[in-house]
Amino acid sequence: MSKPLVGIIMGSQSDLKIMKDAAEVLEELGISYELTVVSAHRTPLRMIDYATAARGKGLRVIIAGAGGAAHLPGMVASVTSLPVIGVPVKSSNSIDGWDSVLSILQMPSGVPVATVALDGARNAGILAAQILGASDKAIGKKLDAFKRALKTKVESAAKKIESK
Ligand code: RP5
Repeated sequence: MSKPLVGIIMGSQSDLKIMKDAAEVLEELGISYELTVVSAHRTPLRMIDYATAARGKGLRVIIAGAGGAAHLPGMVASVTSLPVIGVPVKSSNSIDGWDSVLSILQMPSGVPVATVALDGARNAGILAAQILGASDKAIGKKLDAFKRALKTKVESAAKKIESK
């Protein structure tokens, strides 16, 4: 694939079981991405380096997933002007994932993070594609086809149910 347009980062290797969904949908859509682990708490300098270098190396959107005290998406958003999509991950010792959701969602004014649902990495991938597709015709076309496929799936399910 060509130079990555989307950077997918996660606070721990343990987040990969969720975050791989973002990578999968980007692959389905033929959008280049890179994937790595960057921890806000365990590797803060790596996080700052990643976020400050992101635009310069060609990334256009960052998807950041983390669980618990999930500071990664917000801190990345604090040092880059690229759009950041946050994925709250329901980590095993969390309070039903609310810690992850609220840590990512409740950003101060001026530093937005587009927060998707708990463990919603697939939607994060789709949203990243849509951000790119707003100015890229080829990606936009793929997304239109993607949306048509969603519609067709629901319509054929509806027909099956109605015919019973
Ligand atoms: C967060 O703590 C990570 O994003 C992960 O969701 C959670 C647990 O990490 P590990 O202890 O499994 O490395 O920083």
